[in-house]
Amino acid sequence: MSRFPENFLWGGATAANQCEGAYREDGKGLSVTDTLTCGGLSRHTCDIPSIPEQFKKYLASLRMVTWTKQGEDGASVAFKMDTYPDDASPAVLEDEYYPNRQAIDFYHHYKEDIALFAEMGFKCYRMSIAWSRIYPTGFESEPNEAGLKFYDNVFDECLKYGIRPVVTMSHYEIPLEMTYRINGFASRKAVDLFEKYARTIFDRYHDKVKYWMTFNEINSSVHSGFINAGVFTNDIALVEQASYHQFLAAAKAVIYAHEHYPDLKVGCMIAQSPAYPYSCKPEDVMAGLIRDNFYADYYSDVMMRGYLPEYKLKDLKRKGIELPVQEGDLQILEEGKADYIAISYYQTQIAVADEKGLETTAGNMSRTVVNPHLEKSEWGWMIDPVGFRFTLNRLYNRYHKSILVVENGLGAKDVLEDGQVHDPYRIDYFRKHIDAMADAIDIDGVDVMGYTPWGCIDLISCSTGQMSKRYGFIYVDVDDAGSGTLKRYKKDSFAWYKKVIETNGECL
Ligand code: BGP
Repeated sequence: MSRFPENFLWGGATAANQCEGAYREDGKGLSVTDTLTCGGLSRHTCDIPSIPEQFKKYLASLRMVTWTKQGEDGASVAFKMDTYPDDASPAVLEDEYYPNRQAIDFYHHYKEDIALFAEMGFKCYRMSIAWSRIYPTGFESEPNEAGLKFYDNVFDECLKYGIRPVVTMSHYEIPLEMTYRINGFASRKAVDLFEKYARTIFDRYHDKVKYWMTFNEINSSVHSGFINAGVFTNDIALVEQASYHQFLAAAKAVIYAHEHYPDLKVGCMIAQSPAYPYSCKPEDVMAGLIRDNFYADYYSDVMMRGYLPEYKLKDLKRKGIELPVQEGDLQILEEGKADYIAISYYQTQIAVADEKGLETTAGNMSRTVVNPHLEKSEWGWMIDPVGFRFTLNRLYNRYHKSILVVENGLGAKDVLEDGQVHDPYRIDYFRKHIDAMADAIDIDGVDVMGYTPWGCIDLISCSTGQMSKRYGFIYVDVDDAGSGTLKRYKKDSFAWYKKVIETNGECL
């Protein structure tokens, strides 16, 4: 008998900015990610918070930037421009390649790609809508019909095969003009803009899409407020303000969906990398609790429990940061609690009271001390299937709500030879993680409703902009410089995952 529930949602996950390409087609506006070049090893620093160097370069090259303390809504905005960049010529750094602008050209290949997902037996497909296709700058009063039509086509194509679309509303795709004009979610105006966008897509797609998520990895602002919240700043107070506005925006979306379309489920989405204490020294254990509180649990506590937790309020007060709470806000947070929790899980981290002398390694946006008991990926991310079971338990114990795993996977260099890709390392990774998830469900009683491995088809890496960091069951022939035929090939893991789905996780 399978250890997975009967209607378990097996599938795969992508995001518009990392796969669609066609960045100026059918009226799409520029999004924050369209300004980023291929970053070699990293497009973000691990400083808290960080501004991508590439975006600074991009802005400098426009020679139109004037720095001010006031945005056009009078709020605490870091800068504004005299003139906005000419949309017709956004490629300002001629010698640079902007990988997200072409990506894998899903925009023109979606039928072929969804057919391959169907062949693997996907029950669902987690994808995102590019906000800047629907409202190209974020500020329009009417949506862009051509953008809306594109997603109608994609959803119809999924539904034709019985694949349920599971949709992230904002996955690192904030319209760039929101950064220019109001410094993204640092401004409260962004809450209204998001609410308008959310209403538009709920109204349009509520018959076709039942599972939604508001902001991808909302806790990633800690490291990368620019791609997550469109905030151009290294001022921690503004980043906190942006996260607070995102909470409100998400809660308002949930309230609208519940009022108008009660059959919809709207989740939050949090990056999970829980911290193990480096040792059993009480100081290390305490360091782990604190790290988890501030890197992840604060965000899920607000969105799942509906209030600002005490540990965070105390911390903000100590730092002299005041959140811009207005009358009625706390009620919105309380009423707009998420229906389920979606997570990405790639690794665990290490918390230690004194990091001195210890080796560190890269991670999903944040650096961590090396765990000597674990192996690392080629990009230095630690591989920890047991940590996956631990994470699922930890979250279920905290909220007792369904969990949807919308990201997990191994970024690796694959070799295409004679039309084939042999990727036993990927199969091994998934076998162990799916097994650990089965234990969480079957032994521990955790309610996991689905699993969508990240980058089920190769796509642009978020942290590096590389194509060579591949996650997929499907290989796409394009390299880091954007050259290649864009032809799709099934990797060995394709047949393996098909079997996993066919047997509802029994045959690993
Ligand atoms: C998550 C993001 C994804 C994805 C994934 C893998 O943080 O939500 O967009 O890219 O990480 O990371 P990377 O692409 O950097 O390897």
